[in-house]
Amino acid sequence: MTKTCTTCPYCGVGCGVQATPDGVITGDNAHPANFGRLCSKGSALGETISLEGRLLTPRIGGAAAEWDTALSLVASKFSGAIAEHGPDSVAFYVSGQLLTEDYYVANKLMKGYFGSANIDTNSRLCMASSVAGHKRAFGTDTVPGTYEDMEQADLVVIVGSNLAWCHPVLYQRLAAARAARPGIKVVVVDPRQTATCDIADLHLPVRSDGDAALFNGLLVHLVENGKIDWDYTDAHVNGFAAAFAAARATDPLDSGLAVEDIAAFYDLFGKSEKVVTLYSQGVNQSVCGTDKVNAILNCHLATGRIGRPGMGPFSVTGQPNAMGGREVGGLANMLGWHLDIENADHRFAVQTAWNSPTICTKPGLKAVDLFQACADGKIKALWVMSTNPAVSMPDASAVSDAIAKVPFTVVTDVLERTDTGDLADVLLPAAAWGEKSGTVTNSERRISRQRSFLPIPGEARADWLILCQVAQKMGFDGFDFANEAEVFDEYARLSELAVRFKRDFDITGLAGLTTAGYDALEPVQWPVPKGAPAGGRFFAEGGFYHADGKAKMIAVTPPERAKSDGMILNTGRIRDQWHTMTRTGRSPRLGAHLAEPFAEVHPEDALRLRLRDAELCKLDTPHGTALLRVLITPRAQQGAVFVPMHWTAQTGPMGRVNRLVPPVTDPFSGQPASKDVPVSLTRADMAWYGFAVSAVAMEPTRPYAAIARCKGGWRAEVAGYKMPHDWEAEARTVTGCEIGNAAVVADPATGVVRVAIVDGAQIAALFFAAPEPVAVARAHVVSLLGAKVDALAALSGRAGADRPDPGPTVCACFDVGVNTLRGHIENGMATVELLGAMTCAGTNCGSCKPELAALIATVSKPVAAE
Ligand SMILES: Nc1nc2c(c(=O)[nH]1)N[C@H]1C(S)=C(S)[C@@H](COP(=O)(O)OP(=O)(O)OC[C@H]3O[C@@H](n4cnc5c(=O)[nH]c(N)nc54)[C@H](O)[C@@H]3O)O[C@H]1N2
Ligand SMILES: Nc1nc2c(c(=O)[nH]1)N[C@H]1C(S)=C(S)[C@@H](COP(=O)(O)OP(=O)(O)OC[C@H]3O[C@@H](n4cnc5c(=O)[nH]c(N)nc54)[C@H](O)[C@@H]3O)O[C@H]1N2
Ligand code: SF4
Ligand SMILES: [Mo]
Repeated sequence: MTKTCTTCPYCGVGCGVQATPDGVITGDNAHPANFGRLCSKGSALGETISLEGRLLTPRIGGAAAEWDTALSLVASKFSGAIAEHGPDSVAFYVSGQLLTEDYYVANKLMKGYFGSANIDTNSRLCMASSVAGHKRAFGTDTVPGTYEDMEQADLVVIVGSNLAWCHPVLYQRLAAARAARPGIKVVVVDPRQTATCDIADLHLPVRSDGDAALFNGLLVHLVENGKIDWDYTDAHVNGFAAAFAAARATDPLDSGLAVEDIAAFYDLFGKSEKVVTLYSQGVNQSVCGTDKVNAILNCHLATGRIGRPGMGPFSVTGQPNAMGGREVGGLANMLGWHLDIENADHRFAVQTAWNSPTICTKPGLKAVDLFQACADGKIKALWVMSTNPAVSMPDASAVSDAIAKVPFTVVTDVLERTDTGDLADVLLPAAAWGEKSGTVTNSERRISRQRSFLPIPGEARADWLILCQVAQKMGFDGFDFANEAEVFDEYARLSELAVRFKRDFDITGLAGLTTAGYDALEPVQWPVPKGAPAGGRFFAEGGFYHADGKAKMIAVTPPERAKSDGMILNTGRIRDQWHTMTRTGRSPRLGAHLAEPFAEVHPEDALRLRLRDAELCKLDTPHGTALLRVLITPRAQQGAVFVPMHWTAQTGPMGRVNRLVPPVTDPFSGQPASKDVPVSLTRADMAWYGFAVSAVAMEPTRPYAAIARCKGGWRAEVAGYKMPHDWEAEARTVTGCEIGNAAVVADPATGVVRVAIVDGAQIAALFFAAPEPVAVARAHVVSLLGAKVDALAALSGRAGADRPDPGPTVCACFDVGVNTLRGHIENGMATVELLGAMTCAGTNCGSCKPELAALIATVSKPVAAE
């Protein structure tokens, strides 16, 4: 079968994959981002491309509609709103998961034809503080370095990034480099002891937002220890004195770290010329995110450690095209090609190049303000593309209400049902990964092609095409692209504007590609000037983009912290799920790693708050409440509780953590502070807990329910406040299984109830309930779905010799469970390598290696007989 080279649709590492139409996905050995490696999510892509749940026709008010009718309706509603209330009465909310071509067309339409800049993107929740920090320091939004720098460095400082789970292939590259050259030191700055700490020489469990104090203190240390590169700063940097004065006024102990740890870090940083500081959402998603970025950049500028091999600050991007979105001007406060809305010459040049009727004259609404404007009735027509704000925005319930309130909302998505799609007036079906075609830019500025290897199903269409068709219905010229290659060509050609205005984003070397040339485009790092070599690093010799060509160090003053004895809610990601789980949630393998939302709590806090492992706890803020499984671990920071962001109204309504997060933002970037929320944490008084598997799709019907895919069907964790009387009825409601005969076994002594529903000879559903969290072997119970086993045997919930229970999945690539691994460790296979040899665990993406090491440490080795 033909193999198509394309790019993984998940994280900003931007791995090359090879795909066949039957869904076999392998790493692309030739791609410079991953050289063949893939992580668990990339490896499981084949499980996510089925048409189950896909939106295949346009819908108006829930009813299937013709494309022509839907497009005309969208066009007339947007035209009508603009005519009646002006261009700022409409808005687009888009996504770093759109391809560059989609993003470009959306921007062109909003900024050049509607004449408003009310287009913002989920990158506001993700990269905005890095963008603002880069612009303040460099005069442009540029990531100076490359992935290789991390491998060539002597010290890699990882700040607010769980690289092992969120950019697993980069983590693997770093781990491999460290194995080959053990001198590489790794420091992890994160309140939690994450899987990334597995390769850390030093873990700094900074308190929430303590980073600015830490890096300000570092600047002072660098000055006091003669580590400043005065030649570099004299020639290329402004603002040193002010930044240093502000740093000196800061107490590094405000970082919450121990004196010895701080000293060890400063010493390492001071003596390592080749240092890369890599950072992500623990830096960006904060009330002082932009300042934290600049506190980091200050240290690199002051030492001249930037733009040379093995050194520099490195903001890793989250989504596959987070970087591409910044290049096309996807944020409400910029124009494409790194040009500025505020600059009249830039605006005029862009309008002239587009030959467009108008151009926005001021920045538009940033995400949080945009949804506030929806709530205030100021937005009359809203179009959401490729993002799920009803789940991912802070104050998610208010955002859902705001979307519902907009008189006309369009949602373009690949799925029939999402929390946001459920609020739309019009649903438009988009072509999905594997079907669509275009380009993305990864964290190291590398532009790669996403190519289609599957036919577009039903009536779905590419996002750029839908936008062009609406534009044409609205009577606009400038949208008659024949294909995505033509869109890209216009974009690449007009990057001549970047050259004209001396900006960095030059891809004129990619202008004039034929459709065949575009199809054959190899991954290429920008800048791609015409007639000169592409790629490389920025700023080794200065050449910044402020008017005088110099960089600017920023005076950073960490915000005062209100003293509080309360808990802090920190939110983020888990290894095997992607955001709101619309794609990864379909993979049984990925669902087996962590199948429900949880709250990671430190043992001391658990003791104080009377929380018990595996019970439920309740989290409250003035904005909302959540019920979550308690996971007690010393890896958590005392006083902080970590909750993943992935669960939705469909998969775990009480686990939607953004209902709790207030819409508080960074003053420079407008990025929400999703990682530092005062919260109250208490024990939830549940009367009963249950676990169920079913061959049919389950709905979350109980006060607590978390639903995941599993082999042969669905699995659910449930709990209730009141003990049910009729357990068969309860089991049928929870499992959604209306057929077959039910066998109910109740043990009055323990209160444990077991229900098996058998259809013909096959197990159709199983349900276990108890006053305490149910102790059944979940992986074993899942394996019984659809099996021809005796109902009573199934109800034991324990594995027999013929069906060993593998336990919860540790390695998602090869589906290896914890019990299987434990068995091997007990037999003496007590290294990560031996476990890999025995079970393959950890040998593909390696994302589970930290968990393998932890397991080995906890399982005692047998003592050899004398
Ligand atoms: N598996 C998986 N991978 C993903 C994604 C996914 O959904 N799933 N999403 C992608 C996207 S869009 C993004 S943006 C990236 C995000 O990638 P990351 O930023 O690595 O992920 P997060 O888990 O959001 O947050 C990282 C860490 O910041 C820490 N942190 C919290 N507060 C602070 C603080 O004040 N200071 C410091 N130093 N650290 C703090 C948290 O404890 C957490 O471990 O991941 C990408 N990759
Ligand atoms: N509390 C908290 N909240 C957070 C974060 C956090 O760390 N903590 N992180 C934030 C960050 S960094 C990010 S990036 C956001 C992510 O949050 P979202 O962007 O809301 O999450 P996704 O689930 O990726 O949403 C993508 C949507 O696009 C659809 N889709 C997939 N492919 C296509 C396509 O080709 N075309 C179209 N039109 N649709 C498609 C998917 O089905 C899905 O509904 O969440 C943010 N929210
Ligand atoms: S690291 Fe994993 S999720 Fe990220 S691009 Fe590579 S394969 Fe995809
Ligand atoms: Mo993100």
